[in-house]
Amino acid sequence: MTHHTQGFATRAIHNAYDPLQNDGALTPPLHLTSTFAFETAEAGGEMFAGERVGHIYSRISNPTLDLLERRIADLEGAEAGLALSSGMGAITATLWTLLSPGDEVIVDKTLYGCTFAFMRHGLAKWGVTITHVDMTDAENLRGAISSKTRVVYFETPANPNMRLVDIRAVAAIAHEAGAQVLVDNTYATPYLTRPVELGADIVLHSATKYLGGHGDLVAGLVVGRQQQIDEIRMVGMKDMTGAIMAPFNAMLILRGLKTLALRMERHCTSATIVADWLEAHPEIGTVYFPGLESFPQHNLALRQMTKPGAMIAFELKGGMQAGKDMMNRLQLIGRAVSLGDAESLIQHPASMTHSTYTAQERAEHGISDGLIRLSVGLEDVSDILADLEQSLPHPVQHAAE
Ligand code: 7XF
Repeated sequence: MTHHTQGFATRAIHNAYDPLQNDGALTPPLHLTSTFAFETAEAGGEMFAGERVGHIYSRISNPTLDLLERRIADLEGAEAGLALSSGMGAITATLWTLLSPGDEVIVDKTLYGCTFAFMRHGLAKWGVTITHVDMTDAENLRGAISSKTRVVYFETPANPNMRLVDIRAVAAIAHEAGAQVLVDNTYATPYLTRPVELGADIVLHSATKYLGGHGDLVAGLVVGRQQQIDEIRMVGMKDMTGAIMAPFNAMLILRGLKTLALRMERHCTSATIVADWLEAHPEIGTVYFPGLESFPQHNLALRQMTKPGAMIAFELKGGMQAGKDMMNRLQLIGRAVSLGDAESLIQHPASMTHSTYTAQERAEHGISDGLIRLSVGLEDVSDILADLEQSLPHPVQHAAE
């Protein structure tokens, strides 16, 4: 066969697994084992010394996790991957590994609430300085970066207000100063954006979301260069956090990945329809969605994302109470945090996912109290629209009729 690079969907289904090497089993085996037998005492010792390849104990590695790690690394265009117990496990294990007291981390203004709390309160407690910079303009980073900056960290699109960061531009400035670039790619997934190809050093995921895709697990993934992933595995994961992924969850994520391309297509198509509908509705104020022409970074979205994603943030003209009233009237769309599930989900960041920020911090970081976040699911889009319609007060002219 001539050399041919397989597409994303094919690799998400087949990469790194050969049924014929596994008793013909079409589905990869689930290795429910905490430990692994050594052929000899010497062989075990050699594995501990790093002189022999093999599995030792499932807090270090496991064959089911190994397959998932290879698959996500391949889809992200990275050398190696690491599977962890949660997105927060991935973030903490990675940063504990890379940082020492006295180091500085520069982060974007907007981060998921618990990531913000870990940086602001967790890392700061251990002598790491956290500086927030508005990275929607990459040039702001140039003024803030110094020789103490070890890591530049951001989400794009950012949770919850959808701000985008130009990965290529930020990576160029960070690398010039000798800092590493870490990107949380949870919202976009590698189907929409591949940060490593744009210059990022490490990519992190809450696999709880689109990668798993079915709302039935909590998990995290990290990809990057082999040597760095090995270090995160042996230091941040094995010794500092113990945040290993359960093999059963790895199997569920491998199943989820098989339909990632299909699901993302549908998520993005429906979200585009929903965002247009919301923007046209008289009760809705601003809609934040990278696919809208009115989105301030729409051009960057076109450049950096293959599709606009399926997360939408918006404000009601009636403010926070109007938003909560709307949420309470919804019948199909679930009032729940998390995202990327088959079910459409809606939540209020200020009182839920971003309640780890103080009110003043939310104001400083661009998370308005009236913001509502919608994860557009895989239901028929007509049903999603019908639920939104019945949840919003009717336009004034209707009431007068
Ligand atoms: O530890 P987790 O698997 O829940 O992942 C943490 C995490 C990391 N990065 C981003 C961009 C995330 O959105 C998350 C989790 N976010 C959920 C949400 O925003 O709804 C958590 C529910 S409180």
